[in-house]
Amino acid sequence: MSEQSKIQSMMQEKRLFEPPTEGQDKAWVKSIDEYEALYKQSMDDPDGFWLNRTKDLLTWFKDPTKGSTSDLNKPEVKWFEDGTLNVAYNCLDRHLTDGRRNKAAIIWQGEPDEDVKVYTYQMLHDEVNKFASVLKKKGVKRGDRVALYLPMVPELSIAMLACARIGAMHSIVFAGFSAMSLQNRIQDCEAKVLVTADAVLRAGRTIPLKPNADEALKDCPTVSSCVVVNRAGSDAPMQSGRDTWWNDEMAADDLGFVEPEKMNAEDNLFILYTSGSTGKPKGVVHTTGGYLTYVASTMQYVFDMQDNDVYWCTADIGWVTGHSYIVYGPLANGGTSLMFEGVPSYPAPDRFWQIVDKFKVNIFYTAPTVIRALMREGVEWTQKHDMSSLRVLGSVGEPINPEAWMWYHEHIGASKLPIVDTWWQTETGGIMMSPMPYATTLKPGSCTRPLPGIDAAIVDSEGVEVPANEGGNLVIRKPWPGMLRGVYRNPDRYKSTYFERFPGMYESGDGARRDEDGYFWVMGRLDDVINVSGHRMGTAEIESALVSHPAVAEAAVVGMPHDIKGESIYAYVTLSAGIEESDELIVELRTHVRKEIGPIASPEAIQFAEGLPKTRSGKIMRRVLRKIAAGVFDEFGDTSTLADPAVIDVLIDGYHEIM
Ligand code: 6R9
Repeated sequence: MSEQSKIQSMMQEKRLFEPPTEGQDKAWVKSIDEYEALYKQSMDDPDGFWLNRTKDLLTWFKDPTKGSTSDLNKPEVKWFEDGTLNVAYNCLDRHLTDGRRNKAAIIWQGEPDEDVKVYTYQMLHDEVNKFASVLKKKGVKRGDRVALYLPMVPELSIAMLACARIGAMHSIVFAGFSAMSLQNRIQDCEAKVLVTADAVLRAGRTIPLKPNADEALKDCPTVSSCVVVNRAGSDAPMQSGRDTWWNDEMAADDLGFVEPEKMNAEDNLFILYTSGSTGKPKGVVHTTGGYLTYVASTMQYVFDMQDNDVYWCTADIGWVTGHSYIVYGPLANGGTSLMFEGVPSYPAPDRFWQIVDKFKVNIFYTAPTVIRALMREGVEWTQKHDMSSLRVLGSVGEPINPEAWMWYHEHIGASKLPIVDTWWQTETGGIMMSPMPYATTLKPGSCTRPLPGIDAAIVDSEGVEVPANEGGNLVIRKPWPGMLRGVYRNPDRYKSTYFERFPGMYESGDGARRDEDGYFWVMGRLDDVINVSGHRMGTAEIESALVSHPAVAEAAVVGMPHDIKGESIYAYVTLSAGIEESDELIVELRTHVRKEIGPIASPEAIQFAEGLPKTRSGKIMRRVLRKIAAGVFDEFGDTSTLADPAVIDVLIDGYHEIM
């Protein structure tokens, strides 16, 4: 579908779905009037609103008296700055005395169906304390960084919370990233310790992970210890003096209770690298007080989490969704969070529904790309299982097209469950716009309205708000507690990426429109970021991986529409002089990108191009490349500044050859 027809199909979407009446009386937010009252209060008196909210949701060692002391022009963002707290204490310790001690905190379902572990709050608390002791023995101190490169195993959550307990920052690197990506991230944050695993179990295969860690550590002088989880029972090579097994460390008899560090609200909690439109991925920094307040708050508003619920977010903890809505949000609320190691399609395309049935999941949060892929497999798979425990469905990562929305609603939601389409970003820490499941009337494809505290707007290139139904830049005009506090050790990039173009506002990089009812429709990135299956990839990153191959002289990467992934990667490659085009070279270039960044960055299409459409000043005209990759050959716009307009026809011929 072309961009234009996608927008048109969304513009024509007029169906409305009312919130369920059953269960409304027990919900955290019971009606649209209640939402509106909360919203108004949060805009009239943000400090009062958030101070109340944080005192209701969290336990502070020292209560904050200040709300926000921020200035988005500078930019400087601070929340609750005179308060002290500990994130792990809030996620664990306090639940030992509030009646939840023996409640399941994490239900872990491994890829093999018989691999299940349940951690009560007491058990998780004990494991986290033990690993906190291990980290301390390894010399990790408050403020230090610990890199976590792990599959979806319980040790990942344990390690995160152990870091939070001792005031160290974790930097999680998705296990699908390559050794080079891991190395770059460790080098940037100068981690002292790396926690990894021997291997990853994925779709029935055992994929070694430790060799990637070893490769990465060849040039990471700051890392003195590497702790290895034995997931697959494989013989990972261990470097003596540096590498130890997780189980051996945890069996030591000098481990025990570790006093949670009293952190200032503005002390750092974690770094998470995410792709931008230029250069290497940036280390988005989140702090303790504001972030935890924000994820705990949105957990209630958006998912209506209640004490007896089993909640399942299918994301990987390597992405922000897993940080905020598998670990910190659910546990801060004393909830039960299901963590799944496997994939949706293995051993069969009903794996998710089988798990819903097995654990009687009540709240289910996944991505549109998953819905589209499972939709293809047919409804039979959904009918094999009892999914009547479900009560709220969620979506995240990219715009959900109305067809996928309807399928989700009908076949997973029995034509009655609310779908919360949640718009947010790594940088925002938590959900920014979303329906409230028992209050908001839904429109398929719209993330509806901003949550309390969020002043979202659509502005033109001058920063002026546009009229209803006109597209523009999605910005946030007031600080909120969960927003990023910086790009790790790069204040200039922090400022220029988010706060420079529209003074006094946070620039999201997304395009959106707001309809006549105040509902937002997010269209996707306006910058050079591609969203592949809900994962952000910078075009610049992939281009630099391609040109690092000796056969490549120049590369330009764009997103092309993809039925299941939303977007996929299309690369135009100009070869170095004397290099022959060949199918083998295409395979080699794909392998090269996988090695440099990871499998998710591997281009779906590679087109050899003798020349790229450049302006006379030498800039690549990407919009032309995007159109060609989308198979649209007549909407190029103004091409009069091109140095050689004939290039376009050659590229169109090339497109027909490969597609
Ligand atoms: C949470 C997460 C952020 C980008 C964001 C936008 C896209 C996420 C969306 C959505 C439309 C939604 N996005 N949720 N677009 N509707 N409900 O995904 O973070 O990985 O940083 O990606 O994803 O384009 O800017 P992150």
